[in-house]
Amino acid sequence: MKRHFPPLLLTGAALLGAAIALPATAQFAKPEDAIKYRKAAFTVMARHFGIVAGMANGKIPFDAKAAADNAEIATVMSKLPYAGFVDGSDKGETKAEPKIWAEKDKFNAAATTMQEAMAKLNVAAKGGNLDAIKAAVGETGKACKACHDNYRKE
Ligand code: ASC
Repeated sequence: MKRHFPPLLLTGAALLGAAIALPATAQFAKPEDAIKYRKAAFTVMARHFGIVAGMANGKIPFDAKAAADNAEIATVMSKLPYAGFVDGSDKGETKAEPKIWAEKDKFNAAATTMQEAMAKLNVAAKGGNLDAIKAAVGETGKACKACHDNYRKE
């Protein structure tokens, strides 16, 4: 049996879909909002990656559950900052190198390398093996550093 939905209901559903999808693709009112957003995302990611890295290098006692929880958060966060590198946000309160916008493909590839390394760390952390976590922290840290060296001032 074919079901018919009134046009108004379909419009409503489409609008609701758009509203739900919006946060992932949100535009920023001003370049400085994009700068604040990406910095905040990096800050939260670094905080949670740092806890796992601290366990990997023995500065924080290893706790498998905490490692898995923090790796999960860092992995989710790793997906967020790059939406903030919008055109026009090369100027302002930022250490981002202008060449990011001149070589966006290279920058995005470096971002993807970090995101994939973080995702592998997440898998390792869920596995609970400290040696695997150490290796994955090393790879992720390398990916963080590569972008800092190339694309962050100072
Ligand atoms: C961290 C953190 C970074 C990276 C980087 C790796 O814990 O906050 O930005 O590791 O220092 O070289």
